[in-house]
Amino acid sequence: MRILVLGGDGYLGWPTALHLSARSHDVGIVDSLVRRSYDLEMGTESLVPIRSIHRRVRTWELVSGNRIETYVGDLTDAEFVYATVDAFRPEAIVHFAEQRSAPYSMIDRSHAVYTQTNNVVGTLNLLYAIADIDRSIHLVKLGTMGEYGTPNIDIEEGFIEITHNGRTDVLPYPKQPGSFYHLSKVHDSHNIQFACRAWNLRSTDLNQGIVYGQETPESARHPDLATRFDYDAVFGTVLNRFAVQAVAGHDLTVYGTGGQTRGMLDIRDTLACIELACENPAGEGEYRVFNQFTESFSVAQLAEMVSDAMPGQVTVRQIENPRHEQDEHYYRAAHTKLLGLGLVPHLLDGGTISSLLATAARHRDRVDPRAILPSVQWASTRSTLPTAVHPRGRHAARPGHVEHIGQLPHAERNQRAARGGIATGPNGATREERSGAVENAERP
Ligand code: NAD
Ligand code: USQ
Repeated sequence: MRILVLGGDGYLGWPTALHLSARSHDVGIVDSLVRRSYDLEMGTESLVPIRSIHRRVRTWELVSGNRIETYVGDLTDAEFVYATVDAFRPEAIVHFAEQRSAPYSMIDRSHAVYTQTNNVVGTLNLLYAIADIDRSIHLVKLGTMGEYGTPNIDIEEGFIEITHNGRTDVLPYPKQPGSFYHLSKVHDSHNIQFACRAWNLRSTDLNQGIVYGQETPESARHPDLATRFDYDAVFGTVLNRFAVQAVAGHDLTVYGTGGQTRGMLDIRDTLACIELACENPAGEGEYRVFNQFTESFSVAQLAEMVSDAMPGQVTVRQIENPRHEQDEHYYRAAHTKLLGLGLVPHLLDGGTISSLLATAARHRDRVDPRAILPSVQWASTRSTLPTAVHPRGRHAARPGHVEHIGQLPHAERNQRAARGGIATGPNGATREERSGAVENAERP
């Protein structure tokens, strides 16, 4: 199957592309590389070093013999989206390419506007491109369990039967998202559902829980193939953060009482779910929702599991919750559809946590202690990050733009490529690279 993975340079998109390529699918990846710019903007880095997109792709070709076509550009650039879909002609598009951090979206007005513009406009451009170029393309879109919030009733998979004043209908499940990021996913879901209705498109909206883990069978084949591992308070997700905190000798940062309960899944199960969704496409005009997680845990339970798996003393500390969320609530969410398609989950156990701790320990010297404590406050409209350097003043940062940091030829090139909508050539070389104008120092 020809599968185009949008966000193919990210934490989940890159290992997904490898997984699908290893299973003989023809894979292309699309990315604006903006995630790398957020690191530069925030003064943070992936705990595990990651290679450039071009080096990753070249190394994969060396170790597997499989090519991954690479397109560097921005989904908010409609011309780029149309050109890429038309050039690759996918049967399925897996869409990971959004700003995905709730804290990043809550930094201030500009980060909230950036997040919603990037995510909603990018997805809308994609829907139009599919409708205009080939309506048989199956869109597999990453949504989030956080679209539902934490209602005091069972959560269903996308839809709920409601009887009101004697009449009954099956309606989209009510949404109570907890950040401007999570809200962007709700807006996407509405737009996708409408496009399926209006244009007969086919789509699967995967409401994914929190992912943990970093290594996959394919990424383990060469250090150049590693995916990112975020542990900072803005992009790090809870279990990955706790593992890094434990090996760094930091207290585990439980926000509030730790009663917040969330659906979670192993990164290897993300890849399996995507493959299952692609291989079992939605029907013509069908908009379907799968809840993509395998188990639920409270934050306090996760902290306890990490503390138990870590040799030596670990302190679990409840700190003031920077977010606006319930920390004691009912939580029971359905997640049977992917199991019904054959998903065999990797459940969270001491062994998985120990291997996460081992990965974190290998890179312990890269931990920046300033990045650990949360600084984005939901109650504030202007938070600042202790790691960020903004020479033009405390609030001068423009999300996704790094030129004011002034040292970054690689990032500038990425930005220019994205702005110009450059669909790159074989293995992702930009026009400048092909003409030799840009020296890429990294070669496998
Ligand atoms: P990530 O930030 O590591 O990857 C996203 C990638 O998309 C990045 O490489 C980024 O450069 C790219 N991108 C962003 N905006 C783009 C644009 N306009 N055009 C082109 N490329 C763009 O995030 P991730 O953790 O891999 O998450 C991927 C998707 O899965 C997101 O949509 C996220 O909301 C969803 N999700 C993630 C988790 C999780 O725990 N990581 C859980 C549930 C859902
Ligand atoms: N939390 C802590 N301590 C920490 C970090 C987080 O107690 O050090 C708590 C948070 O307050 C929250 C829970 O852990 O209650 C989860 O936080 P998180 O940062 O791990 O996850 P979240 O912000 O919800 O976002 C992540 C991804 C996002 C995805 C979402 C899935 O970044 O892209 O959409 O998980 S879900 O949670 O199902 O919405």
